[in-house]
Amino acid sequence: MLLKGAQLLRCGLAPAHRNLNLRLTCRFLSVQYGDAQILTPAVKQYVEKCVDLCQPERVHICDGTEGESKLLQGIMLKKGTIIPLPKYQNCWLARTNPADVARVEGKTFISTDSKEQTVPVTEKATPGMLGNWMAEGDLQVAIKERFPGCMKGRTMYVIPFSMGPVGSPLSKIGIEITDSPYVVESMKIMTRAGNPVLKYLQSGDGQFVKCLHSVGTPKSGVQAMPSWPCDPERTIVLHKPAENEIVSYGSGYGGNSLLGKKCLALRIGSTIAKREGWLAEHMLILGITNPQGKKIYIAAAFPSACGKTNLAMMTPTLPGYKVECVGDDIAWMKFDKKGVLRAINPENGFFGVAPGTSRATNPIAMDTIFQNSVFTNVASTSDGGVYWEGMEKDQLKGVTVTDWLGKLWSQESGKPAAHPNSRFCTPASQCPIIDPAWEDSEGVPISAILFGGRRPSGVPLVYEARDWKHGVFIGAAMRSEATAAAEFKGKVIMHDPFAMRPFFGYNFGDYLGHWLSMEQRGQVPKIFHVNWFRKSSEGKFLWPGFGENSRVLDWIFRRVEGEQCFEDSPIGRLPSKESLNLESLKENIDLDQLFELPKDFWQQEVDAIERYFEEQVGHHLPGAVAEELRKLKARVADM
Ligand code: OXD
Ligand code: MN
Repeated sequence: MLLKGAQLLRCGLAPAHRNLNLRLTCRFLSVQYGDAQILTPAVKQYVEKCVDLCQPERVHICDGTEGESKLLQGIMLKKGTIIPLPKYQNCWLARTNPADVARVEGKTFISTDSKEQTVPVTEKATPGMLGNWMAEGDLQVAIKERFPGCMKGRTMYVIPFSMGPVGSPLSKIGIEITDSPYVVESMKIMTRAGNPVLKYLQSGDGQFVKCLHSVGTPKSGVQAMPSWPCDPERTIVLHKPAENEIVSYGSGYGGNSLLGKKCLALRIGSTIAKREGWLAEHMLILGITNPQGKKIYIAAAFPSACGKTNLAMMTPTLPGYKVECVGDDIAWMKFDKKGVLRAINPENGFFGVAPGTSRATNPIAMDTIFQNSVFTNVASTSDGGVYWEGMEKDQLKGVTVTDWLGKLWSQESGKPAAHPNSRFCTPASQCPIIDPAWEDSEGVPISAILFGGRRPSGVPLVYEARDWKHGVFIGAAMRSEATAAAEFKGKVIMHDPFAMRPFFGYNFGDYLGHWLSMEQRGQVPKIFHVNWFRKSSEGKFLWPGFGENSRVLDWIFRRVEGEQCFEDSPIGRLPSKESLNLESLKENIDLDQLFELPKDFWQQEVDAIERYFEEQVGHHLPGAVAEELRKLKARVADM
């Protein structure tokens, strides 16, 4: 263990406390691990401020090494936070407190001077669904009520991390302060973390996003599950875009605690992107090569748990096609000097939903995730492996299963063995089809953008936007069945514009304006809407999905190439007759049902979108988007 720079941290004085606005006592603290010498003065000042506020026992500056991982794994094993999975190489299972299993959208806030900077303020007195605003004063109170002394007796870890390849002009640096070794190990998978980032900070502009996280301590002082400390009753996730600052308390789970992901790469990221003229989106990125050897890149926005990872790692059934994965969740896209929209995946790993992943649905993921991975809330098997709903049942032969709650499980129990939002956290570099350009600091050129969701009725397999404005409208009008990734229950169809509803960092009306402005900045890609989830009147899926989605990508590819394989419809451009390649498809596809546009459905859809815009966006809705709605309404009336 390194023991450099002991007692290097000194108390930060008034300016360091400006943002948190708290009077705190001065403390000296020893750095027990890592090299405090390479912290820049600004990082040191931030760490000092957090030390004063949270009063940890010791400080550990993460270097990102394997030795450090071994040390932290040892600590977590001792505490029971993780158990080893000896069936695989260097894999671990964490079981969380059952009250800490998903993102907490209702407890996630953005703080700006005025409410309108964060969310549309409309005349309708409906609860806003496009984010939560908090006034600065309330944010200070929320911090004061939770953070002082919250790390007493614990180690404070300082994680320097880069979203995007270290040093890429498209990347951003963050410093996450946390009291959770699980968060450290997960951040080391999901981001580029450790000394190379600190070294880069010294040589670059020194800018970083401040990310403070504590699992917290309940008011009673008693942890219901000491192996997974948290404070579910007081969990809160706060963002201050003006200060590039994130503060998260009470949850150790996923997007609530791995602050590089949703908090930095999307919420703060979208505000930086707006300021700097680019896009931070909830999108996978894939490269697809056609039988002629031509390759394009596609970005696709689907709400959480709607198959982004499956599409990003698809094995095409259509002969001659190859798909390669750049990223499965987030895309940062910026026009280059030539006006080409280029994207990077700011992440370094996959934090994928485990249930439903199998050799049949995503063999590439199955070849990726069984080394150097942390599983959370999946079930375990007595031979040292994992299990979840949807995985091949032969995993269960001759073994007993322990469910995500740590109880012996049987198929007859009728209860899921794995939590529906259980996850694998795995290095992207292990993906056998990772794209050769996935770490290219310039990013990959994007030729098409897909929007989609789970739509059991009315919405066809694929359609194309007439132009950029129409495409922006399609993104704004996106709806999808709720999933387990957040706290919502039941199969309601929720509006989820751009799949960003939980992740907007600023007013959605301004976001739409920003998207519209892209047309003036460079060559905009074509936009499409896809729906793999349409069901027949008997409730059966009309489309086989998974690898067969390559047939849809083939049509999109040909449209990007300019082939006239479409016909107009009231909602956009549909594949013209026989242009969707169904060659050698084993199942019979009812194309009529798959592409049918029922007038009554679309009338209801238009009404729902109109109501949503009126109630949720109000006067913030850009005229161009309102105009697209008006045109759709007129076309649907004429159907
Ligand atoms: C995720 C999510 O974890 O969208 O990616 O919830
Ligand atoms: Mn996501």
